[in-house]
Amino acid sequence: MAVEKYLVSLKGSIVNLDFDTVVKVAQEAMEAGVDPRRAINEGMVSGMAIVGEKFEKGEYFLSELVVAAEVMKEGLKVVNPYLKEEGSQRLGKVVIATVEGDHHDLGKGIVTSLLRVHGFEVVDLGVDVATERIIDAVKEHQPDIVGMSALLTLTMPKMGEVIEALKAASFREKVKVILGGTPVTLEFAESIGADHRAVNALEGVKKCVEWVTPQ
Ligand code: B12
Repeated sequence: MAVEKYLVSLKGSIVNLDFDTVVKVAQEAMEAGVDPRRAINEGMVSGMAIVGEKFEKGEYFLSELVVAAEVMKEGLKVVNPYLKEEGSQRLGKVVIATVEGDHHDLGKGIVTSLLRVHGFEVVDLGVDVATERIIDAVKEHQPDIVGMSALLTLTMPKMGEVIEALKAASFREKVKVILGGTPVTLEFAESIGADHRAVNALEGVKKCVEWVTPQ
């Protein structure tokens, strides 16, 4: 099967909420040598974007979103082990969280996996993480980078709250702050004083590597 066919099939399996196909095609694609990053981004993530559109149009309901997320998790379980380690030295440390009030974690999970294969130590605080917990984790783990994810416009202001709390704790100068999640715009990131807003997981990880690599 051509690479494109695997990608289309992976995408379709998310849209069709098809557990069996996602696992089968993901396994076949990995054995055929398809780049796991493409399988994730051009296959499963783009399928999830269609699920979101269907939800907006009223064709899918919350129950379908829940199942689509579970289908994607199964697909990721197959693909993640195929992400190759990029260099053996430890690059740096990242504290990452989905902000308070927000339970979306697929994007954060993908970023976390990619950061780890690139040599980062990642402290993943999970979802719905209160500002104080992020600050406590920064104090405890002394990371190079703080990553935050938000998928709800309502929870985006929490990202600004974290940056203000970092300043108040005198940690803002010691860490880079990277934001992600579809509603987070460049303008928003700049307005709250973040260092970067990732277009997607791959681009975000590239930026993190750049930050910790001596010029
Ligand atoms: C799956 C899903 C869910 C699942 C989440 C399961 C899970 N474990 O994550 C469930 C069913 C739980 C859910 C619940 C809800 N959802 Co929802 N959900 C989605 C959906 C369809 C897909 C999101 C997703 O996972 N995409 C795939 C991932 C891989 O993409 P991503 O998160 O964007 O991440 C990529 C990048 O953004 C980036 N990235 C993400 N984070 C970070 C962080 C860093 C540091 C970096 C570098 C990069 C990065 O990397 C990723 C890969 O490239 C979206 C629709 C959409 N178009 O986004 C709606 C959506 C986000 N949900 C929405 C809503 C309204 C809700 C609910 C309020 C629904 C309800 N009535 O209860 C609840 C809220 C629950 C809560 N408190 O959080 C709205 C948000 C509207 C808004 N603008 O605020 C959306 C846009 C749907 C819609 N069109 O209305 N949802």
